[in-house]
Amino acid sequence: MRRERPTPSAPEEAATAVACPNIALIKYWGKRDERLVLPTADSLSLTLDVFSTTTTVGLSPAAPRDLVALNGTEMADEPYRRVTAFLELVRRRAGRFEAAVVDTHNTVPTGAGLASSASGFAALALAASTAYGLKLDNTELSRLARRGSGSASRSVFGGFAVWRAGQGTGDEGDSSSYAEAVPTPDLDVAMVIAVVDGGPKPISSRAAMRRTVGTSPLYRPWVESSRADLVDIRAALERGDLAAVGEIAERNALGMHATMLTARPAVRYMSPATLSVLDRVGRLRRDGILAYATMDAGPNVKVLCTGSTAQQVERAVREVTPQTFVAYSGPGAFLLSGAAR
Ligand code: 2P0
Repeated sequence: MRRERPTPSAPEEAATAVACPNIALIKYWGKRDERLVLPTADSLSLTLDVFSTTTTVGLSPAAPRDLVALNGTEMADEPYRRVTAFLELVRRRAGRFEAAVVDTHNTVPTGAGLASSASGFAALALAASTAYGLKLDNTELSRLARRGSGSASRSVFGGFAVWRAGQGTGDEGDSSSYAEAVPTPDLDVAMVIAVVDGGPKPISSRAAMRRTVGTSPLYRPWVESSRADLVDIRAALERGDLAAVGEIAERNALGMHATMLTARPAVRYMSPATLSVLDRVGRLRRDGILAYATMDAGPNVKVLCTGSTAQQVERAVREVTPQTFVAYSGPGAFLLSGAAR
């Protein structure tokens, strides 16, 4: 097959993008539309400056199918299908048909037990949309990344971001749900990541979320309180009150875990080691150090603290868990090469 020579106005044929993970302070837990990845409620997160994902997408008109490699290994099965379904979405939007070669590198340490779907789909959304010639603004990019993985919608932005649930279903719902940056005064914020167990999850977050929405009697009340938490945390961010931000984040995460524990059958990600870190964080607070915990779909704990006390908080957390990392506020998704947006 003859390949068309690109004209000066033709789309770029390859692009490389970088994105970082984000940690939710107001959690996304539950969808109202599985296919479009429309959440039940708004969520709010901090994008980190560690564990970035770098993804290159090149168009390969002669290839019979997409080729996807993660850290040098060819992807297969469900993870491969998720990426190709996402590429299909980009192709449909761009009116293009070429297969893609995708090369992704995650810098999250193997076995750290930290999810990479947020950074992964944010980087893929930016690299793929650029390679296929779509020029998306950050709102459109966030909507697109959302279709790969809900939390990826937030990694399009650096610092704090809020992902709006939007309203409705179908096209209306799709266009109304995206993330946007939350402007904050210069906050001296850091996160200490306590890896208590890097092993595989007992159940994927996607499946656990579905089960919780369908069976937990605490799910609806938590959604209601989460909506109130969002209002409160935005006000706390606006006035630069990090202690209030932490307090709201911690109660929101514990509430989310309460919905999982009351799902039928129960989903329990927290382990005894998780609780040891929570105890240590409580002791830090009693000693006058600003430290609040949040946990996602796994046993690891992220401790929100000030940048100036991050090393002290890390030392304390290390007393009860061997592997820790310190992260600060990180950048939104950006292009390393390819057409400028
Ligand atoms: C969050 N989590 O807000 C929440 C808190 C886990 C617990 O976003 O099904 O991998 O791909 O949209 O984004 C993990 O869920 O789920 C997540 P899908 P995703 O960060």
